[in-house]
Order: sequence, then C-alpha cells, then structure tokens
Amino acid sequence: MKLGLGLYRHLLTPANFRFARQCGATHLVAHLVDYFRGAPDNPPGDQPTGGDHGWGLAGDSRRLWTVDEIVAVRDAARAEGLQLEAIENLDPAHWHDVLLDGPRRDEHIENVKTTLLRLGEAEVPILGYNFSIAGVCGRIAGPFARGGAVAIGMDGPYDAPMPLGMAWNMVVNPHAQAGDVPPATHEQLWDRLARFLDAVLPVAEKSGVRIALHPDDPPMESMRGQPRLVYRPELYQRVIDLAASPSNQLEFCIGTIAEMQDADVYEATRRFADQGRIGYVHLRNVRGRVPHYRETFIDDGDVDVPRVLQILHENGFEGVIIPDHAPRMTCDAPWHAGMAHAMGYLRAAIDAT
Ligand SMILES: [Mn+2]
Repeated sequence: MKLGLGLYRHLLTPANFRFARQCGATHLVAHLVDYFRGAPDNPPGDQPTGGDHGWGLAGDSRRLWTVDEIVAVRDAARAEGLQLEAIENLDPAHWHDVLLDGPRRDEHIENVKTTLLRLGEAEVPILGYNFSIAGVCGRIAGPFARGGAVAIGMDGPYDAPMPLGMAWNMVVNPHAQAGDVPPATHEQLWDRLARFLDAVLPVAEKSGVRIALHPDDPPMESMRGQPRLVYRPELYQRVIDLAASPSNQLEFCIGTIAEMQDADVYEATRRFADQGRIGYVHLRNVRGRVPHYRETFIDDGDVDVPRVLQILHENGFEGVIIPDHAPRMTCDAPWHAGMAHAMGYLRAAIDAT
C-alpha cells in the first residue's frame, strides 16, 4: 500500500509537492476543479463548505482541461518525487447535465470522454468522480475535534431545495431563472449512472484510465430533495454489478462509509477489497453517523484505522491511500499541520501493517 496526499487546485505548487514528500507521500491525488470561486462563505484554507449556494461558481464550461495542463501538474509533482495517481472530480461545468439528465447531456458525455482520453495521454491512471446531484452539501464547521480543533460535521438533515443553475453543490449557471431543480427519483439516478457508465467505460478502457466512484458525502438517502446514490455500503455493490469492466472502480472513502447508518466499515472494506475493485482509498476518522457526526483526528474517532489497513492489506489492496480530510490545527498553517499529523500517523500505520 502506498501513501499519497490530496491537494486542491490552489495547492498544486512545488512547495506543497515538497511538503507531501516530506510527510512520506510517494503519490499525489490532484483536484483540478476550483472549489473556492466566488462564495464568501466558503474561503480557501480548509475543505470546501459554504451555504445554500454551495461552494460557488463552477469552472469554464467551454474549456476542458488540456493535456498540457495535466502534464504540467504531473511533471511538477514528479520533479519533487511524487507520482500523480489520480485526478479527483470532474468540474460540474463540464458534465452537470449528465447528473441532471438535462438538455446538454450528449455534449457533456462527450466532455467526459474527451477528458478521459486526455488523462490517458497524460498517463494518469485514475479519475475519481462523485455521481451526485446535490453534491457534498449540508455540513457545518466548528471546534468539534480534540482540543477544539476546527473540523466538519453534520447536525441533522439538510433539505433546502436546490435552486435552478446549481449542480453538485456548485453554481453552473449564475443567470438561471428563479425556481428549484425538480426532484429526481432514486431509480432515475441509477439509470443516469448506468447510461453514463455504458457511454464512458469503453473510452476509459481504451485510455488506460480507471474511473473510481466516491460514495455520497454525507451518506444520506436524500439531500436538498434529491436522491443520493451510494449511502449504504451494499449500494457500492450495485455500482460494481452495473459493469464488469476493470475500469469501473471505487474511490473507497472509509470516513463516509463509517458515517453510514448501520454500516460495518470493516466488513465493507473486506468485501470490496476482496473484489479488487478499489481504485484508491480516502482514509479519515469520524465519530457518529448521519445525520449527526463529527470528523475527528485520525487516531481519535470510531474507526480502528490500523484494523482497516490490515484488512486492506490482507485482501490484496496495493493502491494509494490519502488522508481525505483532517481537522485544522491551531498554528500558523492549520491545514498543513492537520495533514502532517494525519500523514505521520498513516505512514507509521502502513509501515506497521
Ligand atoms: Mn472522501
């Protein structure tokens, strides 16, 4: 098993690649989506949060990521001793009508295919994605972690309707008319995923790229009146069973699974690692379950992290593990200190495994 660090777009700098390497990382998971555009209640410096209008403005719908810019990230990371393992998340500007089944769906499917071809050309092995209408929403921040460290949590369901012009917790059309996105059903959402996989998996295979699905975070059955896809561990099996392609993989998020109602995170880890379908792993700790939970320091929550690593190892997982989120620590560099703490713990725990 290998240790990686995930970096948001504004953190993709040589100094942060060096920081990752100093923490013991050998691999990088890079976000190319900018989650921090134009939402004053979602400042950079932590994982994105924000209010009813989400994280702010999505990217440029007319401009897909180019091979050159992906290669530039890959080579800059390589120069500091890091291998680019995955690009995490598609920009909702590029594919929102795949999620919404909107009028530009065909064009947006082509956008994803083009992106997969470009990732293949840039030799990026994995694209992480999150097939979610409302996205990562409805969370709160506060001094919830040990010693009053600022962390993320959830305090009850979040059902504020999603305005037109929003998708995946970002604003994809700031000029949309008033009104709300009509609610879909769970079966409609599964149908959208099945059609998406049918369309893009052949291109993913041809490009040598695996696409890895993150579960819904928070893992509620519905949020903002919209259905969610993977909010219980067994629904991950349904994703796998939709397509036997080796490119159909999971971005296996231990913290999110631990937040699921009634989930056994150890059994789920055993089940999906054993099938060889885990692309890469998000590993963080948490206390409680939806709709009331708190993210915690990695050594301090409900999850026995060394036990999870042992199960991954025993079931043949040899991919990359990243710390996902960490509480912000009180100092001049709260995000970096939180990550360095998680990385040190994971480095030691992986070595002990
Ligand atoms: Mn995650």
